[in-house]
Amino acid sequence: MSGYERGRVMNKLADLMEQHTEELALLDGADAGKLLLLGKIIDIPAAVQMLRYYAGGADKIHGESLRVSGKYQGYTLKEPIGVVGVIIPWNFPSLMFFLKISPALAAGCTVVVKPAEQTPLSALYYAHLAKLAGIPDGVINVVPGFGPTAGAAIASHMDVDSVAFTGSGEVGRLIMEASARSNLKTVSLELGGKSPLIIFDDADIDMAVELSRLAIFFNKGEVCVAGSRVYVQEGIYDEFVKKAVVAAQNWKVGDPFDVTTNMGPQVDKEQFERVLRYIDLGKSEGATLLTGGKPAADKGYYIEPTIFADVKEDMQIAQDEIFGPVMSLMKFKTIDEAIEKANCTKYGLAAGIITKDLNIANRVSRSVRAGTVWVNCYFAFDPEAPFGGYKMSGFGRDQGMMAIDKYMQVKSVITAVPDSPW
Ligand code: TXE
Repeated sequence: MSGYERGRVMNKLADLMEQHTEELALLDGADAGKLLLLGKIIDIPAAVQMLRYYAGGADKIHGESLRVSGKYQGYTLKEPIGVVGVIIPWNFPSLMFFLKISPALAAGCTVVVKPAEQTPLSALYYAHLAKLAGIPDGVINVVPGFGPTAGAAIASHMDVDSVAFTGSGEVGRLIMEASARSNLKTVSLELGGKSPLIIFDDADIDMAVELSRLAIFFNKGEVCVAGSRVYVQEGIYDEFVKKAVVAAQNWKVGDPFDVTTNMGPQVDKEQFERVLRYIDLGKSEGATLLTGGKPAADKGYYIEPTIFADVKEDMQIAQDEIFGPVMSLMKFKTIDEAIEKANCTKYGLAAGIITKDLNIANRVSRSVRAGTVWVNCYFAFDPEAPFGGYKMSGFGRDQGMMAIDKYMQVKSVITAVPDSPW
């Protein structure tokens, strides 16, 4: 298909998604315990926006003409890499699906998507809508299944040319190994984080409390960029702590289909137990539990919004991705100390800075080793802003036009020009 035709059918799929927003949000809510309301106003519209962004890019992919010395001329051809395997997690089933497949389709590739075993429903619905949109059979393939079987089959397949993965670090390593042992397919990995949110003395405290609550409790903390380490400068620390505790206690946990709920249940028993284990670990490591810390209901996988204070950098709750509603609070004195502490995990996915001082904001933005830095905001996503990790948060970037290049080969074509006048 031409780029124009690809863009047209991608936009057609986006139109159908808009018509089925309610059902799609319901499927992700039922599968993952996500808030129905946010599915309707955030997850599905953001997935649509992603698809439309890359639909617009599909007919704007060009090579370059090359200045080649001697009697030659050259140009580059960008060609689709081929079959792209997509392995995604369960925390944002719709958004992850389109984050990966949209640039691959724009590039002219076909995709084989393995949704997470916890959340296969919306992916199957997208395959159905793709057919209605006129996307040819075989272009978007959805293979639900478990990681060690369906996922591993994609990662080690000789006819898959590239794999795009979001998930845990352990599985990221397995995927690289599988690539190395099979056909050396290209790999891009987004592997989570332990993102710092740094709040300086001059911050508007109420705004900082609100942003920090959102940064860790949104989507029950099941967010790769969750602001799980909150560093507060000493001048405002005490007041911040008091207000943050009240804010956490007012964050309503309950039925994800009730529009007044702020936070639903963790995705499954395994994650629920994992988060509770980390809460126990925090207590035994000597952190101070300020609020929360237990299941929020007699049944279901609900956990209270939890805040630990007096957390030290060497505690496991300050180093590991808990992937649940657990905030670790730390105090700092100087900007240098904040930068050093912010950088002291193996991850580097995102960071937040709250200050009115432009010099502080700029200095910290340049010093923090993270793929995304938010200043006086958090979770400000846009298809245009490249997204991915430093350090063990992975490599490769989703979003932005540069993501299309992950799914393309570049071919140099050099032609002899024997009669060249120069
Ligand atoms: O992840 P897995 P899990 C982190 C988060 C979470 C932890 C465990 O800390 O608590 O990982 O979550 C597929 N070959 N993140 O166990 O196992 C699997 O089927 C190929 C961060 O759910 O990595 C699913 O589709 N694929 C994260 C996907 O990998 C395999 C989001 C992710 O599952 C496989 C999710 C294998 N051998 C978890 N084994 C983020 N970066 O946002 C599993 N899979």
